[in-house]
Amino acid sequence: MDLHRAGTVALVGRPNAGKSTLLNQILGVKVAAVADKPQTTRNRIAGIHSAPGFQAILVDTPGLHPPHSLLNQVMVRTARKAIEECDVVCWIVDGEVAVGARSVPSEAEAFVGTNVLTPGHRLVVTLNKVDTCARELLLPVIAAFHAYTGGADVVPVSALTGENVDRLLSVLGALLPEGPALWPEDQVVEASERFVVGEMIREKLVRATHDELPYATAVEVEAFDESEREGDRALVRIHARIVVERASQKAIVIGRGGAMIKRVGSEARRDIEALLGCHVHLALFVAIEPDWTQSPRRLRAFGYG
Ligand SMILES: Nc1nc2c(ncn2[C@@H]2O[C@H](COP(=O)(O)OP(=O)(O)OP(=O)(O)O)[C@@H](O)[C@H]2O)c(=O)[nH]1
Ligand SMILES: [Mg+2]
Repeated sequence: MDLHRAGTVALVGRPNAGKSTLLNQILGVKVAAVADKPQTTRNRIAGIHSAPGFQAILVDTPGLHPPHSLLNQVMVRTARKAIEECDVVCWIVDGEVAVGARSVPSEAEAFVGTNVLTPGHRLVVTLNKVDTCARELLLPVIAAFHAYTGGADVVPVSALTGENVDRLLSVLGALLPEGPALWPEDQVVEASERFVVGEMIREKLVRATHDELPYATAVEVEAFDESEREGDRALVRIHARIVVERASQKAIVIGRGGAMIKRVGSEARRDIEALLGCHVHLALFVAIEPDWTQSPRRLRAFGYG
């Protein structure tokens, strides 16, 4: 009988490279927030992919970038810790950016390189967003990353369409250490449903608002009432608090006549109902907490770091 492999894969890379999109694509269900804005992911979130012969625990991480605020520093520390603790590092590179860059890797990408090229780690480079690039432009980029990493596999994929993701999974699976599955085969995520629910709400906010607001927002799920979850009219009641730093931001989140918060609530509810497989009653509130992004105590309370 073939041996079974199991272990952790850290999905790391620059902000906006497509790490969370790749995780959702592999799992076949949305568990990670995705937005066309850098620094969408703030926590470690792990998905579980069980396949014949191997089980990969895929750890999504915040984008690696030179940090400024305390929140940023905590996010970068989270990504570095995931790298230290994993069996395999999967470095996700935005192919669309890489084919247009003056050097390969670019300076910003080399910042990630210094974090992932650690001795003792198995490394795979994933060149993402190939649906946006011409094939002939990809080949020199693939060769350059292969050389830069001292011979790592470079796998071109599209996390969005799923193109070549199967090939990436078999490359990653073959690098995992030998061992039995660590989680039941039907379990998809290590995080609690409550945590994922908070992320779905934050994702809608990040997508719907502009500029500085996404960075000033956190979501706290205060109540998660499952007492009516059984039966044919199954329902979960959720209360969540959206935290911002200033009154002006609160006004943006609520929107004219409550339009923004209504839209965020109904979009988030759709994702949450798909995740939980039942009806959801979602109530959102907005609270102001000045400087929460600079407060170690509040950052910990929101689960960051
Ligand atoms: N065209 C295309 N777009 C993609 C692909 N993968 C991701 N994207 C888009 O890239 C943007 C960023 O995706 P995310 O998955 O949030 O990126 P991330 O690396 O998790 O970003 P952070 O959490 O901010 O570090 C989103 O708009 C995605 O839809 C892809 O394969 N093709
Ligand atoms: Mg992300």
